[in-house]
Amino acid sequence: MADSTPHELVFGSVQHWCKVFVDGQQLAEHAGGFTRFRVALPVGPARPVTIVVLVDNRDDPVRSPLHRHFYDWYHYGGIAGHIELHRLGEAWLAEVRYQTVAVVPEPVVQLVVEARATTGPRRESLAVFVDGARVHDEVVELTSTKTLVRHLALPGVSTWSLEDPALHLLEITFGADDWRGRVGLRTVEVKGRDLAVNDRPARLFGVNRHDLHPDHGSALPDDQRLSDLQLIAGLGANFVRGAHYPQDEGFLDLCDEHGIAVWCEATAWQPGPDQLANDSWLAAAERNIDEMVAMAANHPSVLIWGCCNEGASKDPTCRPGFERLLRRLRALDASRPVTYAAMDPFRAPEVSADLADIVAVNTYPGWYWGGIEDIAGELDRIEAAVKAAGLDDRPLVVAEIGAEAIAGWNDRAAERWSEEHQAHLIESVLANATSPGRSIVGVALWVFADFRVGDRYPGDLRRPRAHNNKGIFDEYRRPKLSADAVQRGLALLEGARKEQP
Ligand code: ADA
Repeated sequence: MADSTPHELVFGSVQHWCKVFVDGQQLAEHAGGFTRFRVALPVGPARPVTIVVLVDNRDDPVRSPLHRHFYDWYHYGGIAGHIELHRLGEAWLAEVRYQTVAVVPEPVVQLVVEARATTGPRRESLAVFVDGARVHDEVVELTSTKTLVRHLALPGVSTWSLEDPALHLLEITFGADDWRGRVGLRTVEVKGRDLAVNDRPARLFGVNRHDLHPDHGSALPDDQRLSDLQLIAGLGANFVRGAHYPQDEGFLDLCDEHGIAVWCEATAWQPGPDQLANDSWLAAAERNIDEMVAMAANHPSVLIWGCCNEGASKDPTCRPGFERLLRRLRALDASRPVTYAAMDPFRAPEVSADLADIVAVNTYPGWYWGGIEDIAGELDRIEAAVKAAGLDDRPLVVAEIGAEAIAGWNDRAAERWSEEHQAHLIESVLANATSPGRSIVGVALWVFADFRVGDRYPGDLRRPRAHNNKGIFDEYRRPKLSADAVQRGLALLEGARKEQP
């Protein structure tokens, strides 16, 4: 610490529970990996200090309720993200959020700026620039904290879309502080059964992705994330579901740049009544949602908020839990649709599905049950059930579908576990999910790359090599046969889309 103005430490991601000490004094305790959190430092005279971070990734339902050992991924431990030291000064920008309100006849954004000061009352000038051009200025009077909400029309500034992801530099100066970030101007909205981006129906096809790698755990280097993004874009995909926790912010940056839509999901895996009807679990899930939205809301690629993967959505005792978490998402950001992915969808009444803006289903025909020939029937069944439940007034997304293939296991008879079987299954999924008359507006295949699972995953015998092997690529990102199948399937779709008037 160089002086006696306020400072803070910003942790990008600590897996999963930690305590932060400065000169032996505990300043924070935090639970939950994958999201950013801030720790205010005491002010004092300039002198060296010792910062110690105690980190633990052991399973502990009380201390670390969102990272359980039975989840279907391995909980690597450690400090996985950047750590920054911020000198805040006497007046600073604590938070900046923007939201596109309209794109026609000209882009309009709502800017929410939280300004803070240590000593007040004071007057500071605030100015806003887009691509270097001043678009707003004013003088702000504040004593400690002030939240400003401003609507700015930005005529002539190009919009962001999946096809043409134009980004612009937004800069805000406030006294001696400044903030800059890249922004994309786009709206996203549920319009009947469509998900509309800039008022035009979007079709999302892509993959689920875990932010994991055998050499790096969850501390992937930027190059690895770029390479993942290039592989995903190279498939022809335009959609990533971040399974089952918020993806790293650097990855969101890449999705912004490449026009890849993101379903950004809060951390959870198959929460049952012990979680969804439990106040302390729900409070931890809310904190995780708060941190996710704070980290990801300024990314135009994030089109959908998700939570509670495969929660007990048929159990009426869990409905208030779903309601509470979806309400929290909407309260923090009303500009994006919210959803959760349902397990064994509609095998029994989905008592919480009406709470979500999008009906999202995980289903594994041809893998956990039946054969490839059952895929069409399963999609028919889901569509019929959605209609019967009166939920066909909103979009339908297949949030997971796929099959295991052991990389390098080839078989002319295309038996289960072979790359051939997986490739045939995926071909069939893409053909069936997009056939004429279907109401499905998005498919996220399970999964981009193989990943390690924990040794307490209950389905050990279904996880040879201690990996979930449903990757289109293996854990080192070497393609399986299904990579070609996805690429071919998505190229056909793209061709058909271009032929449409
Ligand atoms: C579920 C779950 C995934 C993964 C998948 C599988 O649908 O949401 O995390 O476990 O099944 O591979 O079986």
